Amino acid sequence: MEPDVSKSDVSKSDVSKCRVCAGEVRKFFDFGTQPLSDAFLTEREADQAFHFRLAVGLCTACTMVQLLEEVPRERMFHHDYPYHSSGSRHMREHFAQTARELLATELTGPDPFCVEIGSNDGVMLGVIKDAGVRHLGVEPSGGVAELARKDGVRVRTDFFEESTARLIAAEDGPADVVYAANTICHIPYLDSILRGVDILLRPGGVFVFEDPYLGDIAERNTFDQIYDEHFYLFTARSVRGVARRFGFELVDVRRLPVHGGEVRYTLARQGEREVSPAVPALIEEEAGRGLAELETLEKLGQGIDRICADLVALLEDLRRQGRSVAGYGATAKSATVTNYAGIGPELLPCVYDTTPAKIGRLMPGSGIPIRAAGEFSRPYPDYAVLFAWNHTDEILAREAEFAAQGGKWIVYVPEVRVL
Ligand code: JHZ
Ligand code: SAH
Ligand code: ZN
Repeated sequence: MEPDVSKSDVSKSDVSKCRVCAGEVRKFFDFGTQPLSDAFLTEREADQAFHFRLAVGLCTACTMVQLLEEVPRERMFHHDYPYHSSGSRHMREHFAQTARELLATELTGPDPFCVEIGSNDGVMLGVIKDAGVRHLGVEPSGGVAELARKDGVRVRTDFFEESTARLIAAEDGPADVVYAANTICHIPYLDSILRGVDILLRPGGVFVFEDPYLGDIAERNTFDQIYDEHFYLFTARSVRGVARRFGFELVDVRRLPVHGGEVRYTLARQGEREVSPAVPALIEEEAGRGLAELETLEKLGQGIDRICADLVALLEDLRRQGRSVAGYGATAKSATVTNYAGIGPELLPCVYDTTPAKIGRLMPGSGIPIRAAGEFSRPYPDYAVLFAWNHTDEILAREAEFAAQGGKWIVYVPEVRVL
């Protein structure tokens, strides 16, 4: 008989059970106790913060990289979920381009239907709607779903899973495309997702999704992509593995230059589409880089510790010199950096951000106050830590005056550097 292991014992362990194949997940890095990355509390709420143990491991059976502990979905995705996809011009352009491509290649039949999982504020579906194409977003976070509806996008406020797919299929009929960006890696229960997609897709339809790519994370040590919401860090090999378990095949992959490097995966039912040569090519490249080996992934840990130590040393040095420093971009990613490195208001007195739902609140865990980006110039700090490093071009252009007046940007991936 299996021993009855209580949850707290499991959470201290260095192994867990794979959410895909029930194999053994071996830990390769542990950030310890962390707050939720997108919980921007007010000063009065700060003592109610929810914490969990952030540790990441590799399944020794199916190679899926995943967190060892799962945060209940309703704690992360709820009415006040603060992330607005439309907050970046670069991302608006990316999703408009994505929509145009789907319209030109997959939504070409007589009355096509497109479903998006995690449609957020409608940044992608808005373009599908403007083309007059039938669509539905499935979005559990009520606030952002409401923003999309105001733009005329059809949204169901719900978590996508098998039962949701059944309801949509019954009400709207089969979908030509199920699309998701930065959402599938947030969902531990891929079994229910893939069964749902199977129920919903018309014969010959495709499931297209894009998420941060472990290959890019390992290459530039963008360790701050690891936080509560990013339950999985995918590779082409691990995605092909989970696809096959549910009767799908990975038929195409494309690397994308967004959020520090992602891959767009295209899944079709087995035997329905030809597999692009890009798929075996990427899987071979991953094997050459050892991305499914614990040893390779364990090496990232040294880089994480070095980056955090260097960043703290730089901030301490600047404080000694009497230089003013602020953060830029109250990203979900930055929660991992500030809390693991131990950076609080004494080293970084405030962070600037454009998001209304974050302004006036505190950075999770570290308690650093967030101010409106419009106040960045009043007066400019001497240095600014660019937490939204994935939007470097956009932010450096928007804040060109900061550098023009002698301000210096600090980045920390792949290493700590003053630009
Ligand atoms: P950004 C979130 O991650 C969470 P985050 C989530 N888990 C995920 O995967 C990605 O999004 C998709 C601000 N900003 O995009 C806005 C400025 O202030 O790096 C945002 O708060 N000025 C779903 O939070 C933050 O920076 C600007 O000019 O790590 C950027 O967040 C721009 C462009 C952004 O995602
Ligand atoms: N696609 C957008 C939004 C990413 S944020 C973009 O790329 O910018 C992730 C979104 O997924 C959030 O809006 C969250 O509410 C949603 N989400 C989380 N779990 C989900 C689930 N099970 N089904 C549908 N959406 C989900
Ligand atoms: Zn596994």
